[in-house]
Amino acid sequence: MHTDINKLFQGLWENYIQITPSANKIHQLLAEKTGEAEIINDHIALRTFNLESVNLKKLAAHFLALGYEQKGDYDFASKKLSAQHFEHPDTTQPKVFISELRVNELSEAAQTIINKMVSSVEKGATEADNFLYSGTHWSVSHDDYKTLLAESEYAAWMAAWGYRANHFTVSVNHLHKIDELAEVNDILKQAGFTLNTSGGEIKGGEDVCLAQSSTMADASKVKFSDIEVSIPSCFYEFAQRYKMQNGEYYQGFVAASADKIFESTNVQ
Ligand code: OOG
Ligand code: NI
Repeated sequence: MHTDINKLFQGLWENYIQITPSANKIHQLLAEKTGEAEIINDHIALRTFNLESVNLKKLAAHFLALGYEQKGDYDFASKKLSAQHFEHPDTTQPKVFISELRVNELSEAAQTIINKMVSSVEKGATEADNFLYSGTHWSVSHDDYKTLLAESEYAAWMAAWGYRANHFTVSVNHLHKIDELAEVNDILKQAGFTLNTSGGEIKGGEDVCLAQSSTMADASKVKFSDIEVSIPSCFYEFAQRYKMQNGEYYQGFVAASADKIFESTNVQ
């Protein structure tokens, strides 16, 4: 596991932009517009399966070791997902949203494919420095990918992409010269990027103390065991937080909005 928080996020970012070139372009575009060298991340998100050897806890251990603390719990019944978020005492460090697919709720066929994938993750692999951006530890056929896709878009995404940041999220609150999420969205649309419109372009808002938007995932090539195919990879998210009644900024997530953000990796 990394002992240097910046090295972990640097490793995650470099791996992420390899298959998400639009995130790098948007990052540069926002840096130009705001005159900022550094863009502060609100959070990153990671995905996994609830199988013991690779579950949410195994991923979270990397962040707990760096001083993160577990905060909210979330349930996405129809997507068969559970999630938790983690915060660092230094509030300029990104929050971390980790979800896991409840494999036991899928069909026998899907469970067989996923169990076989996960059985090829070597013992101890989850503790390696680079595990969180190590990609797949298995090889699946395009047919198996399609079997998973028919049942769970999330399962298919994991089969294709494995362990890596699913997205980074720009903190709109920390952008100079840009005050509102809607302005960010306008800049992105003008530059030709496609936003996720599931549940509206802006999910949530001041009433729930968190407004979010995201691009639709880029398309990138995956080598399945038999063929190479271009499929949705990762996306970029934008978050604006509002103060609660007690005057402090809300730091949690909003399940109804997150439910729609997950759909940013759907095929367009
Ligand atoms: C996570 C979706 C939820 C948010 O900010 O609400 C999320 C995912 O797509 O893995 O990131
Ligand atoms: Ni997110």
